[in-house]
Amino acid sequence: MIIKRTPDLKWHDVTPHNVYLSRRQLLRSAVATAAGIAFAGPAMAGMLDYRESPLSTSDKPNDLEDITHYNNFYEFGTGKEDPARNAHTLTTDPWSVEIGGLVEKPGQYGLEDILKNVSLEERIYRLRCVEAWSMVIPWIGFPLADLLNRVGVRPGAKYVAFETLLRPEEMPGQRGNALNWPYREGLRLDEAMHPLTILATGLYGDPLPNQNGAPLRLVVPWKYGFKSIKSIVKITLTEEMPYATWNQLQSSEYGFYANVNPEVDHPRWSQASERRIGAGLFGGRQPTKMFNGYADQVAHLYSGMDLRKLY
Ligand SMILES: Nc1nc2c(c(=O)[nH]1)N[C@H]1C(S)=C(S)[C@@H](COP(=O)(O)O)O[C@H]1N2
Ligand SMILES: [Mo]
Repeated sequence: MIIKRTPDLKWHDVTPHNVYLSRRQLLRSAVATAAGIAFAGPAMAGMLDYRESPLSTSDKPNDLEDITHYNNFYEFGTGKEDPARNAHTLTTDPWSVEIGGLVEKPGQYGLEDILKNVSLEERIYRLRCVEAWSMVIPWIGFPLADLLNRVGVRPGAKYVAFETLLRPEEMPGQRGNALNWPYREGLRLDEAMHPLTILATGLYGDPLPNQNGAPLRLVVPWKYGFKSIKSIVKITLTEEMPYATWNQLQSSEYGFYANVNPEVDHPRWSQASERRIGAGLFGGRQPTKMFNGYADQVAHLYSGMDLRKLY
């Protein structure tokens, strides 16, 4: 059970740092649970300062173990367990993001600079992979719109293009050609500016594990997971629809929009239902919702578009 706290008073605001750290370890241990300590919520434990968000789902988050050991991150291998095994080799500090194209203030932005003055929020979102499995992940991040507004979007910009780091020395998957590296994705500008669209820097209150896309990754909860590009080093505002890795690799199977839609099957499998990771071998299957359950917030973005088509 997650115990709701006042959003602006933090455990470590009222606790000396050393006590905080040792309590934090205690909280994470089975001892705390066995002793019946009532601080079981993820928001209590972690290094990052953040506020809870009304945009979070009340679905039960997956365990940290599932979230960090069942991943798609082809730069570290195509197996679900490869990223957990291999991603420790990635150097995430120093890190910078090149922001350019149709923006007022293009440049190479250090991660510290990007994170300065942002207010981090916890966003507990469903993640629906196009492969018909899903999870619930308590991300820590901030709206992509905040960053785009800071660098200033110039008139004429219609899309946002994203690129993952290209560094084959540290990313064994990039030494093969499973994908056309670097991994690239894109959003329409209104999708990028939507309040549900975040850049995540953490999960479960701590900085992002490498296998989840450290130090900065996109999360777009109403689209298939492949849109949520990891370990971003480049953001470009463009007039033309940008290159998107899976869409370009196999456009008959993966659209540019890639909105979760239970009524449009993948050519090789049904999208009507999904397997919730961690929910048990037999109990884990559940119906997939239109826009992954975010239709009330996002359906208006696509009025007039044929949702049955793979855009
Ligand atoms: N750079 C990069 N980003 C990526 C991927 C990838 O292979 N490389 N896989 C995508 C897919 S298919 C999914 S489902 C999600 C998985 O995110 P998670 O491992 O944090 O759950 O990351 C997406 N982002
Ligand atoms: Mo995915």
